Amino acid sequence: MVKKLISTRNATEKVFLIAAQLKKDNSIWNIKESIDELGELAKTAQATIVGSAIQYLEKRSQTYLGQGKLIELKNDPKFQNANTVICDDELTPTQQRNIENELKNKKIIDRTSLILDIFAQNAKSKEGRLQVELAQNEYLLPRLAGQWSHLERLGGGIGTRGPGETQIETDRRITRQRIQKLRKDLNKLKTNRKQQRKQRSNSGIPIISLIGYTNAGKSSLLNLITGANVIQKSKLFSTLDPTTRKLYLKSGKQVAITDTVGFINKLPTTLIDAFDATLDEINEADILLHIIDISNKNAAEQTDVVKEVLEKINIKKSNQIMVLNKIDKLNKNQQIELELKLKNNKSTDLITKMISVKENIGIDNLIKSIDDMLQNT
Ligand SMILES: Nc1nc2c(ncn2[C@@H]2O[C@H](COP(=O)(O)OP(=O)(O)OP(=O)(O)O)[C@@H](O)[C@H]2O)c(=O)[nH]1
Ligand SMILES: [Mg+2]
Repeated sequence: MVKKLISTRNATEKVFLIAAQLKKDNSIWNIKESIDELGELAKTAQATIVGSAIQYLEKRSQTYLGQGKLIELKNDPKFQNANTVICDDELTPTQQRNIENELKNKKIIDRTSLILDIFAQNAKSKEGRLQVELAQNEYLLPRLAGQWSHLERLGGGIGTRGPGETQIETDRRITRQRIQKLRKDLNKLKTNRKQQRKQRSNSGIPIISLIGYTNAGKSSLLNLITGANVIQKSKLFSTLDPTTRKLYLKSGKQVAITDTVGFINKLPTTLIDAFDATLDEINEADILLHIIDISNKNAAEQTDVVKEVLEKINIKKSNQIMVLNKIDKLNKNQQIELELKLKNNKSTDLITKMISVKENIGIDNLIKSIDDMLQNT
């Protein structure tokens, strides 16, 4: 039986978002864009946003934001109105403890636990649920330290007895055992997957994998070209489980197209590790279609994030097609500009196609380029 996944959100949550960035941080993301995305994540988790604050710091603070900023916030009526605070980074266990002590009457959540929560809400298959539970437990383990209220807040459901070191040791042991069991179960599923892939590759059917940032339109594209009915919506992380469908190309060749989990900036490493069976699917693909929402103001940053995650999971594929989706959202001038830019772009020799799934623009041309690429390999 699949264990019930931990969910820490509820519909009435009024959240205040906070983000800190080191002045010397050379991250490609602007702090304002990052906190906007945090807001999208919070909305996906059904929270209501009542305010936000950002701070540039000289050095990392043990309370995430600096003391002065926290005092300022405590006097802010919008902040007082919130029952939950979400931080735009993964907090260290120490930061988590300290900020909880500072803001005693508020629930403190970090970006990682918010993403884990959305994953928990959206995990449907047995494998997906095991993977999310593994990531949740990995995240929880170093945080099982001393603070009983913290445990309750995480809804660990691990024990209801009073505080004390012994209890924490017990919880750690139980969590470790659970992690081991989850890993074992997942390894079994991973072996099954490997066998399925082997059968597929023996049958000689090329595999096309759809990858990209969350909400780029991967599932929409799969649905359009194969008639699949994978959930597509403007929420983040709609898809967690891979779905594979057949497609016949004009040449008569049959291919298998796989839709899979999307990526995001600051994707928690616990999730990357836990989803390794899912991500393995990408490694087996003959062609990667990297779907990009070109209408998003952070399209360039999002593209870099996807490249970084691919590097992290050690995927080096030369057979890639960059697919710029949602061109219907660009005005004529922007479209012409984009076309010119692509024509003159010498920095990449990757094939790039402009499409709109919504308006069915450029789809035949994209499928033709898959056909051509397969002829040449
Ligand atoms: N305007 C416009 N919207 C699109 C287009 N393609 C997809 N969308 C919308 O973008 C949103 C996200 O689409 P999905 O297909 O769910 O995106 P995804 O990449 O599968 O997202 P995750 O599964 O969350 O990673 C949905 O609301 C789609 O209707 C397009 O060409 N134009
Ligand atoms: Mg999807």
